Order: sequence, then structure tokens, then C-alpha cells
Amino acid sequence: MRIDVLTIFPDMFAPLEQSMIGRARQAGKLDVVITDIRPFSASKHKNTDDYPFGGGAGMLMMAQPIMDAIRAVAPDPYPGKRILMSPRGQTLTQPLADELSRESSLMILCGHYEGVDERVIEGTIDMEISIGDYVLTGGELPAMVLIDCLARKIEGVLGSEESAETESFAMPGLLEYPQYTRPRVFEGREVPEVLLSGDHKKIEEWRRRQSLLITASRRPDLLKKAAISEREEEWLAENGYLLS
Ligand code: 4F9
Repeated sequence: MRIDVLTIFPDMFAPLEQSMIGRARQAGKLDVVITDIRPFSASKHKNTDDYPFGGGAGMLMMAQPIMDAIRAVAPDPYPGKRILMSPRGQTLTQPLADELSRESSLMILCGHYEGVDERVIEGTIDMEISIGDYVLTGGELPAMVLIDCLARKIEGVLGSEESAETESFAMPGLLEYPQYTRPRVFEGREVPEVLLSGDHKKIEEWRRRQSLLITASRRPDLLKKAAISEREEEWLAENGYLLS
């Protein structure tokens, strides 16, 4: 997958050189190209922002530098989706990430200041994506969240064990059960006995029930969409969690 990122802060994308994403890029499984918008500015001082017509607080990203940057990196017609990270976009969910992961090319524009000249959006943006209902200083961190979410869907980016797990816990699903590693006792806290029993059927049942309880208590909204049996629903009710 090829991802073009347009930003006025290219150095913010250093985290994408680390860890699994860094390795995926090194291995040629993921091609992320960061383009600095500023050199495309036609103004003497390479400005990328200006005051909004009609007044109001803050500055807007100007159309010209962005449009010229897009024309430089994105073929026309564009073979994938051109995305603006924006609080007014559709919320990023696992199903949306799954859908986007099937594209061969994506372009991600990182908004800044108080927004982007609307004519950029009309002319070149296919979709706006938000990572949640909060305001940030810019779209760079949201872009990295989206890229991370897409990268782990690419074949060979995750270890084989992790990818297998992804399938059974794909969102919207149940939240993860508690996990423990050595030592058996840490600062007086013991690992639940069942996990040391070697009885795999019992362990699976314990884990499933823990997932059900944690999801029912913290995210009952997820539980309504999850595939759970009638018996499990009854068991949850016995434990004080009634699904309406
Ligand atoms: C973008 C917030 C996507 C949430 C961009 C300020 C943003 C954002 N999701 N906030 N610029």
C-alpha cells in the first residue's frame, strides 16, 4: 500500500520509522511518503496560512500551497481515497479501517490552524476522517493513528500469532480478558489458579467469561453488537448484567 501524507510538519512523522511500521516500510510492505506543503507556497515568505474572510479567530490553511502539493504527489484521476483528517469527518472505526486497507493508494492531508480553505475540500478531498470527538492542534497525530491502524492489516506486518488473534477479536467484539506472564506471584498478587491448571478447555471458558464481564461493565454498547450465545446472555444476567 502506498500512502502519501501532506503536512506542514513533516518531522512529526518520525514515529513511523520505529517498531512494526518502521520494519514494514523497510521491508517494502508499506510505502509512506511524507511531503512538506510549505515549499509549494507561491508567497515570498512561504506562508501556508492566512486570515479568514468574514473575520474570526485564528488562521486558515491557504488553498494554493495545498493544491499545488496535491497536484505534485497525487495522480489525476486519483487511484484511491484522498483523505482530510478533521474533527468534522466520519469517525475512524475498525470497519472503516478494514475498508480503507483494501485501497492500493491513499493520500492524507493534515489540517492545521483553525481549518482548511473549503475550496481545497470541494476540489480534491474524497472523505474527511476524525479519530474521535476532541480537538487537537493538527491532523498529524490523527494521520499517524490512521496509518498505524491500516499498516497492521497488511499481510506480514504483524507476527503470525498476533494476526490470528486479530480475527477472533475484530471490533466490534468483546474486550480482552486479563493476561499474566511470569512470575506467578508479583508483589503479593497471584496469577489466577485456572491459568496454571493446564486445562485448556477451562482456561478458554474462564477467558471468555472474563471478556464478557469486562465488556458488560465497561462497554455494554459493544456487547449488543457482539456474537454471544443465549446461554452467555443468561449467565451475564445472573451476574447482574442485563442486556436490554
Ligand atoms: C482530526 C481531531 C481528526 C480529531 C485536526 C485539529 C482532528 C483535528 N480527529 N483537530 N485538527
